[in-house]
Parts: sequence; structure tokens; C-alpha cells
Amino acid sequence: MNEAKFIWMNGKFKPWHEAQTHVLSHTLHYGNGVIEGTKAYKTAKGYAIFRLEDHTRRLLESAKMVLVNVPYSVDTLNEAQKELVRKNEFTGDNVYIRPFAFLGYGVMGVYHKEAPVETVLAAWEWGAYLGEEGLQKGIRLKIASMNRPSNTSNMGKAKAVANYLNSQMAKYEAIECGYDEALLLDDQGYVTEASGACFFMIRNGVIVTPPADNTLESITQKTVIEIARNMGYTVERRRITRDEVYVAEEAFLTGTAAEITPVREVDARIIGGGSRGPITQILQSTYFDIVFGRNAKYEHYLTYVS
Ligand code: PPE
Repeated sequence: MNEAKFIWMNGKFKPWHEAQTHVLSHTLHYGNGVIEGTKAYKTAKGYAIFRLEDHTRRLLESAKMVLVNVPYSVDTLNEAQKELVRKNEFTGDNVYIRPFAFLGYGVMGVYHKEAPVETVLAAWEWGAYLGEEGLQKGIRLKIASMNRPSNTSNMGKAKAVANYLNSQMAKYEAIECGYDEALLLDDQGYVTEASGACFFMIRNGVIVTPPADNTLESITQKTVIEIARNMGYTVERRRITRDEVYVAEEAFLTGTAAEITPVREVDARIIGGGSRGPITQILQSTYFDIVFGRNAKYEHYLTYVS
């Protein structure tokens, strides 16, 4: 991985290699922790963090859902993230920020109330999530053999690390089978999300994306819906079945890391022309203009670090 200089841990900046935890940390054994994924882009006015407030709020909401008591306010964490980007003196086009909270050392056994909560903000330069070529030409998606867990036994709206076991199994399977990413269905067969991104498709000129019934309330998905509607496209949030995906005119994934990544194939069905579709391309370039500070209309989503 691309190392950086400093990591913020429990209120203090530590050199990258000194931000450590004990092997008997609770989360390593029982998997309860929460993460965020936030991104800063190098604009003409220096780095700007995209939708910082929304990401930090979601971190604290995820933590509340899974009973992890983070002792910092949104404002404190926002300021610390700005300082983190400044202090690391990054030079790249964009910087990925990973705020997280986990249960540290001192208690064993499932009951976690007394386990200490460790709060961390890390940042590093991370290249295109699904490859540069994926952004240009599109990726190949496989529908996973496992479902996304239902609301009766899981909290999909929490960006909980435990939810990524399901994601990991699906992603590994997809790559073993020669695909780039996995798409997960729910227990009724409706599309939920990819292992680390949201799904959109275009059918009959309409942009369609599923509701967050049992999935993360994605910030990029909301952004893309807003952009598309402002551009005059019809956007529907409704359930999608597998067969519809196979005959979509275009498809793409969205996420903080995935940005807008076109999908060119799903389970051996070529989507549209087998490359980045025209609507996908327009949305993608608009999204990049926004995050890089080249679109005044969406300036309110940017937090400049200096
Ligand atoms: N669903 C899942 C399961 C998910 O992990 C992400 C983001 C999204 C949807 C999109 O959410 P948002 O970023 O708010 O639009 N995945 C993060 C982590 C990816 C990783 O591999 O790590 C991310 O994009 O930062």
C-alpha cells in the first residue's frame, strides 16, 4: 500500500508505523467495528474533501447502530480529517481517507460493553478502485452465489466491518471466476449492491438504482441521483431483478472509491455496446468535474483543507 506520514489515533497524530494495536484487540476476534471511506481531491484551490460532513455523520451513525461508543463529535473528526490531509503533505490527484473505530485491548468474550473504543483517521493515495482501464472501458461483473444478508439478521445500513465478510466472499469468488467485481442479490433475488459499491442500470432511457432496503445508505449514489435529475434524466429507485440487469442498455457502479465505474459485462451477457455507455460517460465526467471543484453548482459539497 501507499504509506503516508501520519495517522490520527485517539486524538493524536502518530507516525504511520506507530499507529498500532494489541493482537488481543476485541475487534480482531469478534469483528465489531465501523469504517468510513471519504475522499479528498486536488482542486485548483488545494485539496477538498467531498461531502465530509455526510461521511463523518454516517461513521457516528454506524457506530451507534452497532453499540460502539465513539467519544468524538462530528466537528472534532471533521477538523482532524482536514488536518490529516494537510499534515501528510500529499501530492497526488486524490487522497482516500479511512476513518474507523474498533474495540481495543482489555476484554475477552463476546460482551463488548467494557472494551475500549479506538478511533482512527488514516489517509493514503489510492489509485482507481477497479483499475484505470475499468474507469475508461468498464468492468465485468459476476452475480455472487451468496446473498446480501437480510434485515432479520443484519444491519446493512451500518458501514460495519462485519458486513465485509459477505463482501469479501463475493469479491473473491468473482475474481477467481475471472470477473472484476461481485453484485449481490438479496434473499428475494433483488439486486442490492456490489461488494464495495452501488449498482445503477439504464433501461429504456431511465436510470434505475435500487432502494437501500438492506444496504448502505450510499453518499455517492445520492450524489449521482441528484446530478442525473439536475441534468434532466429520469431516475427511478426501485427493485431490480437479475434478468433486467442482463438486458440493460448501460450499467455502472458508484462509490467513494469506485467513483463512477462503467460495467461492460454481467455473467457473460454483454451490456449495451460492451464498453462505457454514453449516459455513463456524461455522468462520470460531471462527477469528476464536481469532486475536482470545477462545477460551482456543487461547491457546497467540498470542504477545502486549507
Ligand atoms: N456499498 C458498499 C458495500 C460499500 O462498501 C460502499 C463503499 C458503497 C456501497 C458506496 O458507498 P459510498 O461510498 O457512500 O457511496 N465502499 C467503500 C470501501 C471500499 C473498500 O473496498 O474499502 C468506499 O468506496 O470508500
